[in-house]
Amino acid sequence: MKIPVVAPLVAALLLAAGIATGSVDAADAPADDESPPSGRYLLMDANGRAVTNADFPGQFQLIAFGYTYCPDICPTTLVEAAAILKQLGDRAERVQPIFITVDPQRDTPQVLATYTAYFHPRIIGLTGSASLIDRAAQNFNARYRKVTEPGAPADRYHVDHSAGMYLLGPDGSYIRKFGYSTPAAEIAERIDALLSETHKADPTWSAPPPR
Ligand SMILES: [Cu+2]
Repeated sequence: MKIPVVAPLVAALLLAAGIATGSVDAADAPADDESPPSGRYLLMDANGRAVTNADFPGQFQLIAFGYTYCPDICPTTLVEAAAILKQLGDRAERVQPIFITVDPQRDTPQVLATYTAYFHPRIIGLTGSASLIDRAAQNFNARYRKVTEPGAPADRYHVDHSAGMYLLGPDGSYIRKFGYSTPAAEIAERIDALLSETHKADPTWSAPPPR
């Protein structure tokens, strides 16, 4: 009579696992009161130049939100971004990887530039005022929250933030999100397929010079 007992238990475990997975997805799904993401932003690069989502005509933008003190998610994401560029080969010039800080207090333009260059020379870091970063995150339905442990010094904090990467199209408009832990090869294949469609539409298009 063990099987009838074990089977419901296994089913319950599977259900629990399913629910756990579902809740992760649900955290990234837009809530009812959210409008669809526009992907718009107005921020600043390491040289102090204003940068918007409309500044990369013809290129796909692969965007992650995070901060340089991040212990795991951001390093993993940027390693993945570099792997995507590598897999795209010659076509990588048609993709601009972007890292938007959610910690402008500690991530100065110089800190950001050093950090992104460590992962790949083509990744650009963007920062801005708290309100401009807030606005950008809202336009991607990305969330972040500064967390300071009780009694910790004011500069010792971490920032919980949405993980994953967002893709903007050649016209700077929002296409989709790739969830955290989507394999780099899968993202590269999706982008490669989109690049093929774009190329068919405009065979004369060539990538702009590097910034
Ligand atoms: Cu992070």
